[in-house]
Amino acid sequence: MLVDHAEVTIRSGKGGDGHVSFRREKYVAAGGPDGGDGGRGGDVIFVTDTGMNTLQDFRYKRKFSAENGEEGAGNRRTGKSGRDLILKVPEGTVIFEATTNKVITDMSGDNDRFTILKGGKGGKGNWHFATSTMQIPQYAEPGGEARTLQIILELKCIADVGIVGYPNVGKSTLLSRTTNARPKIADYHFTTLEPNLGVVDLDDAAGFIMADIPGLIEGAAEGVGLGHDFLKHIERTRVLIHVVDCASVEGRDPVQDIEDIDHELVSYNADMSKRPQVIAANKVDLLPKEERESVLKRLRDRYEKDETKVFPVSAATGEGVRELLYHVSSLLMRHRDEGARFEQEYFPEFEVISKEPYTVSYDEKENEFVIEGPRIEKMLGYTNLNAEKGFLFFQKFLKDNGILDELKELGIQNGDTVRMYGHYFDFYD
Ligand SMILES: Nc1nc2c(ncn2[C@@H]2O[C@H](COP(=O)(O)OP(=O)(O)OP(=O)(O)O)[C@@H](O)[C@H]2O)c(=O)[nH]1
Ligand SMILES: [Mg+2]
Repeated sequence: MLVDHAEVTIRSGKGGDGHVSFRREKYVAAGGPDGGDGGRGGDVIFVTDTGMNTLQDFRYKRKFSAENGEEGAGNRRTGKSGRDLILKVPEGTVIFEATTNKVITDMSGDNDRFTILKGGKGGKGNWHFATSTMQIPQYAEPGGEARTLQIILELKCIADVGIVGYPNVGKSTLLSRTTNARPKIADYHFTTLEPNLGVVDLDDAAGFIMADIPGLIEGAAEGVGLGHDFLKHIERTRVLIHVVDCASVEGRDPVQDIEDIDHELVSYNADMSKRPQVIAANKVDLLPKEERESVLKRLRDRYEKDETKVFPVSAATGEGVRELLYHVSSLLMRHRDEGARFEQEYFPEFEVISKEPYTVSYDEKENEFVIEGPRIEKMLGYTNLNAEKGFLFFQKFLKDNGILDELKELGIQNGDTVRMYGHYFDFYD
């Protein structure tokens, strides 16, 4: 069985506590404070491992913890840091926060290492707290908290091209004809039970990775048939090849088939309708010339527009397949930067920040609106306001946290100045 889904709990290490102790030396009556700092807690880090292709490792073990930092010791000795926990996943794994289902990270492309939870900081030992008035500090800082997160791992193939269509139309035959993959092929429905991946090599054009998934049927998006569990594997593809049986071996109408399957794709993920699609009118070897022309004409009249093209092919004999592949390769070049990545929507670090307090007020003397407090200060530490992306991100943060609304309640007008920790900006709604 292909294990492509797992739900697990991860926990970072707690920071070690700072230590309280005092120097003891011969002939020195009362030594100064010398309690060392706690060690930092371990991080939880995901890395991709090209040797893996399932999430099997997460099937039985469900809880993963990094090590805690150790407490500091006398003589200003720092406690040992907790070891980071490194979890290996196959490339193409997307990690979601379990309750919101928001994307935390997509382990693909150059994102081959991602720190998902930071360990707690080590607490400062008591020697840091000695001042002229407080020479015997009995206090040391506790270590930073460990953090726990419930996550879902989902493996989404990294194929460039996805092959979709009803059962038995010849999807696997096409994959085996064009790639190094050797999927099972047979004359019955649901021969393919798990996605197959293959590499297309072209002499004088860019090659690509192609995935064949189990056949789709009506209701697939709602979980009917087998296809639903595998739609995720074609979500990140940039081009879809829609295979139809234009010889209607099973009595269905290929023109209607395309509409039905497209409907399923869009119900599953609306973005799928934006994928460029190529129609492979398969099994033409079974049709006499006139019938062939008439089916092709109907398909073309209905679907050929913009980038969508219909290719008469026979996956069995290889006829027409070359033209199809070169067209797909050129589409891929044109859509190089699309569809391959899932953007981060959930930021574990910000979840902590968003529990911190803040205040919004009006400074009459300066005629400025002031936002301050740890939430704002820490957020500024994470954001580069000089970059456009950072600035937009910060704006969204202000909005999502209700801070913009609070400014408005205080009567802010367009053009008024907002101040936060030395940053000034003009308010525009
Ligand atoms: N004559 C002819 N038969 C074909 C062609 N392509 C596929 N077939 C036959 O159609 C049947 C189904 O082919 P598969 O490739 O297994 O179809 P599939 O779409 O992968 O089917 P599922 O995995 O069940 O969804 C097999 O018997 C193939 O030999 C073709 O171009 N011409
Ligand atoms: Mg198949």
